[in-house]
Parts: sequence; C-alpha cells; structure tokens
Amino acid sequence: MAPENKKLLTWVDDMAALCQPDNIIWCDGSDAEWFSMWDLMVKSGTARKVNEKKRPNSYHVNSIPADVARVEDRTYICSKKEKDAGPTNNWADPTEMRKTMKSMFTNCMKGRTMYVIPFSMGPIGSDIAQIGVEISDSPYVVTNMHTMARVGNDVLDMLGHDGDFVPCLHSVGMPLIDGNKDVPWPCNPDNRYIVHYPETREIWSFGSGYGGNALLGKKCFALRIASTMGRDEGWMAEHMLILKLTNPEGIVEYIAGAFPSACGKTNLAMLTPTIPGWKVETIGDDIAWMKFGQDGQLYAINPEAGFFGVAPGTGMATNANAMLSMESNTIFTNVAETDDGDVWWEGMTKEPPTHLIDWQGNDWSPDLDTLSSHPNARFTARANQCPVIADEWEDPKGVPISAILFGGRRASVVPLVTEALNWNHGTFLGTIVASETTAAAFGNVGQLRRDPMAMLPFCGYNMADYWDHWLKMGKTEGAIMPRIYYVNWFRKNEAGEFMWPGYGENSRVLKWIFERCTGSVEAVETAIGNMPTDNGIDFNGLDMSDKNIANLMCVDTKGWLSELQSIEEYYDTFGEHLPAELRTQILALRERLESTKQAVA
Ligand code: SAT
Ligand code: MN
Repeated sequence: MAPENKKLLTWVDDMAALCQPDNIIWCDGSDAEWFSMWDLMVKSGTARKVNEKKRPNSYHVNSIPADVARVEDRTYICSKKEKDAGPTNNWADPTEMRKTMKSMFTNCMKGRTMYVIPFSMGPIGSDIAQIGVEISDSPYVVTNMHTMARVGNDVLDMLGHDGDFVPCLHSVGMPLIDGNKDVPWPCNPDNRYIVHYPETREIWSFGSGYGGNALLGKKCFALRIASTMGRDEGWMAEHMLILKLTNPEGIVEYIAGAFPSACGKTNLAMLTPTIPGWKVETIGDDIAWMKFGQDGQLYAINPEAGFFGVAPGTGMATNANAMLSMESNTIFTNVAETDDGDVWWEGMTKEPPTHLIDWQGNDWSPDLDTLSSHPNARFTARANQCPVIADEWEDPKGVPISAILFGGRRASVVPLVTEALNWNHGTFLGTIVASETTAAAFGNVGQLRRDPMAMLPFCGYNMADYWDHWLKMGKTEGAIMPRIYYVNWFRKNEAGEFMWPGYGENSRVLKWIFERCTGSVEAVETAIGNMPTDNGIDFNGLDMSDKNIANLMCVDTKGWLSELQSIEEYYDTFGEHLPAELRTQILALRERLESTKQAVA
C-alpha cells in the first residue's frame, strides 16, 4: 500500500537523506514480514530460533553487556525552557541537541536497511489511541514492535492524507562503512542519546538497540511524550497496570495501579486470587491512557499490544499467566539456552537445569556463582496470548476506572492499605510514592528513593507541573474521579520478615477496595486516610499472628511525622512549581497526626 500522508512522506525522505540507508522498507506488520526479519537475524547470528517443539515461532536474542537496559542518564527532555523539564529530568537545549543529533544521524544507516514502522498505540481508531511512526535500522526493533504495538497498513489508512503522528527516529548508531563488518548486536554504547522534544512531539534515539531505548512506542512515546500531550489536552498518560476485578456475584470494577519497578506490577495485573469466587483479568501491565467519558468517569486503554516483561523471577509458581502467555510467538532477550534448545532464567523453575548456555554464550551450571540470565532479561509476548486477558482489553472506548492504586516497597511506616480521603489527598499520596532500596540495587539499604506516581523516569515535563495536572483533572466539571489507595505489600516486622504473603493473597486487599467502590464496606477514618475496620480485610486461613496483623494495619504516627519532614525537603526541590495544594495537604496531615498523638498521650 502506498502511503499518502504528506507529513510522513516528507519526513521519511528527509530522514533517508540524513541517514543514507542502502534500502528503505515500509513495514506492514504481516506474518511474512515477521518471518523475513527473523530469517535475516538468524542468518546474521543475531537470533536463534527456540526449539519449535518447545515454543513454536519463538526467538532468542542476546545483546551485549554494554546494552542491557534503559539509560536514564542518557535520556533527555529538550523543552525550550529548562524549567519545563524540571529538576527530575535531564534537560538539554533543543537547538544544541538538534545539532548534536544531526551529526550523530548523518550517514548512520549506511550499509543498513531503514525500516519505516507505522504503529498505533491503542486499538486502531479508538478516541484515546495515538499514531506514531518509527524509523529504525534494527530488524529486532521491527519484530518487537509487531508484538508491542499495532503495526501495519490500517495505521496508514487511519493517517490518510493529513492525519498527524509522532515521528520516532531510531538508529543503533553503527553504520557499515570503511569495511566495518556487522556484529550480532550492533549498537554504539559510547554515543547514546534518548532524546525527546516535547513541544514538537518528536523522539530521536541513537546508539542503543535495547528495550525502552529502542522500542520508541513504549516509554518514550506512551509515557514521556504522551504525558505532555495529556497535560495539553486534558487527559492522562500513566505508568499503570489495568486490571478487571469480578466478584462472586459477577459485578465488575476496573482498577489501575502505579508501582515503581521491582514491585510486582506484571504479577498484580495477572494475579490468581486466593479468595474463592473472585476473578482478576488483565487489561494491561505497564501503561494506561485515561480520558474522560461522556459520563464524567475516566476511561482507560492499554496503549500496548504486548508485554515486555522481566523474565527472571517469573515462573509457574509466581506468575503462571505470564508463563502461559509466552508459550509461543515470543521473543526472549538475554536469557539462557537449555540443552534442548528452549530458554531458562533464574526463578523459572525451582531447580535449575544442570547445564545451560548463559546469556553471554558461556557454559553454565548451577555450581557457578554467575547468573545464567541478565537480571533485566525480557520476554516480548502478545497480550492476546495471556490466558486471563479480559475480553474488553481492546475496547476502543476503554474501561471505566473505579480505583487507582499507588504502592512502593516500604519496610516501615506505610500500612497494608489506606484509602485517600479525596482526589487531592490521593494525588498527594501519589507524589510521595517511594521504594526502599534493597541490598544490591541503589545506594544504602533502606534508603528511600522517591518515585512519584512511579513516573520518575517517564514524566516528559516538570514533575511538579504534572502534579498540578493531576489536581486540575480532579477539578474538571462533572468529573467522577476514581478513588485512590496507597498499598504496601512489603512491610516488615522487627525481625525483618515480610508480614504480608503478597502474590495471590493481594486479592484480599483488592476485595476490600472493590467493596469500598461498591459502597458495601465501612472504613475507619484515621490521620493518614481511611483504613479497613477490624474485620474489613479477611485474614482467614493466612498463617499470620495477631501481632503481625496489628502491625501491618497500624498508623505509625511517629514514623509519618518524620516522613513528613523528608517529603517537605523533597517538595522544596521543585521551588515555585510546587502546587500550593500539596503544601496544604502536608499541613493538614501534620495537624491530623499531631492531634492523634495528643489523643493517645
Ligand atoms: O526497557 S523498558 O523501558 O521498556 C522497560 C523498563 O525498563 O521499565
Ligand atoms: Mn514499566
């Protein structure tokens, strides 16, 4: 099909003139294209076909140690004014950056093919969906985009002559010139740039072939650029899972949830409830776009079409639905190869195989102290292969959101679940999301890393302005905003043990939230928000001491008062951009805490 969109044709011409590829291929998202890309990658040594009998139509690719994850320190928000990027983003002057990018991209595709990938984030034709076009010189990107977005001629149809799209330019940054031979994982680790121009809604990414650096529909478009679109147009682009919860009577509520990385978002989205008669189904596991419907409720779509999930730690015992989603048609990156040509990673099975080829191509056995798979190894699986994908996951009008969850990994202070008193208080709770660092990760153990709304690396503009946008959404005339909850699956007792079993048992907390939404349970108002009554959450059948239960549900007044101090210090870093309402929230919370302290004394 010949593309007719003028902006698109001009852009592709201009980018081809800049990058000087040997060929240009317009991608149509077809099976034939998928197979031809894999043929190419198997022949070039980039990919291995996974044993067809074990996992039909699946492929295994390994990158190199220098290119294994998003590079936050090389990610830039190039708004005209520095203050519009805010203190949490790397800002660079757009005029300067354009010069740098132009020199990086000049001739960067020599010896390679330029793929033009038209894609829709969200069901094609949905009012909430958006169109992008990615230009990339990586066939690995083409196949991942097939799974993660809707790619093909329908998108060009939607674009028509003068429809708009977000241009996303990507190159691995390794032209085949001067006798350079290609390598299995081309990239340019010394010159990586993940660049966003929020005002003109453009993305330019250079030097990395991995994940969110290269699959530009995901974090770059669906979060960083879309968050600025949402601010300008009155909607929300959030780092949230979306799940459908059905009670034993068949009543349905839709819940969205934002959690920093390593807090089990994909597991929660695909959870198998332990409480009888309740059902969780998946709408999305990573990103939610929400717009007001006619009735004033927020309707959410999952803009993605697949899961780009962390493999290590995923197994039949922890997330069977994820495992079943990747039984075929799946791409595995940076995992280990088994002797029978399948894949394996830490946590897939309790007992590791006796021999593997690790993600770097070395022999591996369990007695070695190296990991067989990279900790950020990924599976790229089609959402429609998930056994618990909800029927309406592609409904163009989205699903009405009744509740939003925020959570982090907190050993202390934050109880199992708190309900916000109202939208503004809930927004406040979102701004204070934080995770305590675990041993190896970042810095000292127990140090708090603030990750407001789990958007720290993904907000495309000033974080404080983004909070203001949340507050404004709640003031929209006729709006019926979701209830907001702060949950914490990770609180520990004095002995340093987790008090809450987590995983499927989280359904007990979801049930309480559901019943709050339908108005069928009471709550107790405390200084920090509404909390379950003594028998609000069903702890029956859990092996938990009364002391742990009390601990898990208590309001730690002293802990919160000292937390307030650290929140204020954090707020100060946003200067005059901080919405006054958030200072009001702090004052009010302090007053409530002080008065309970007196009441107890
Ligand atoms: O690589 S992605 O950005 O897609 C996933 C992640 O790092 O959160
Ligand atoms: Mn994510």
